[in-house]
Amino acid sequence: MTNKNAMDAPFIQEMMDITQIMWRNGWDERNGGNISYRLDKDEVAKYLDLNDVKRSIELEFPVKELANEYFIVTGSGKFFKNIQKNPEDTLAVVKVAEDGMSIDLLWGLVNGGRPTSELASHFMSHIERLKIDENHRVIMHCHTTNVIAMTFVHDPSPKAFTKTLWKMCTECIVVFPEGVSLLPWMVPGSNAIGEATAKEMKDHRLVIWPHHGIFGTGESLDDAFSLIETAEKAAEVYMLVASHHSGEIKQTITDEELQELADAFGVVPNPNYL
Ligand code: 2HA
Ligand code: ZN
Repeated sequence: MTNKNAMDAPFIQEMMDITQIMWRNGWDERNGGNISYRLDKDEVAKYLDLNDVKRSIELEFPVKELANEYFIVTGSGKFFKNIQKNPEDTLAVVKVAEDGMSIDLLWGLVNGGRPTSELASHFMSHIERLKIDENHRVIMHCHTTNVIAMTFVHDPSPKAFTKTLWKMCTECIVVFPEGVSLLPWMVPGSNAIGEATAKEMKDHRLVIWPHHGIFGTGESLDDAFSLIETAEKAAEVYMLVASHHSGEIKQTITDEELQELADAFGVVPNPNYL
């Protein structure tokens, strides 16, 4: 028995807040979007009994690199709209088993179900980001309207796409100097898209899935959210400009000005892009 109260856990409250904001932004219609957030064992232990495993869930891909790591994740088929009012049905706190072949459910998904259908993309991306950043915590996926729109009308090369985003809002190059990556269109929910996403996560924190949405990463929910928010804002400006009656950009931030920005803010733009 435990007298700990899971609902006091800041990581559960944070997930309730951020998913509600994302839904209100129109980024997570129906069951669209998913989040996984790596947690400190000691933090989890303050609110949950680590020995009280509700059930074990098999994985379709091994993640030995994440053995014994704790995560809070959104549930497969659950609606972001409903997480705030029903977190125990829609979220899950899990621990990856020692052999990386299954996860133990410690809290949530009380009405059954599994973690997000995009767990392969999430876990494979966590593995890559942790190699680069030991403070890495969050993988966030959502259906940002204007980023999706832009993938229909813009050159899909990562270089061209990045440079347009950088030029739509002055601070973009400072927020994501490494630029964005884009995959080819792929079937979601598969190990193949997971592998392709994780590969791009080695040197980008934003990976766009054309005609679908975006993946962002960071050291906190705020970090990943604000990265996505910045790219989506730039895409929104682009879509406003692109639908202007003349369809023609009269002036923009030049390549030289992008370099000036980078120098002024002390960031190094991706040399493949600028
Ligand atoms: O969970 O967003 O990509 C629904 C999705 C799948
Ligand atoms: Zn999606």
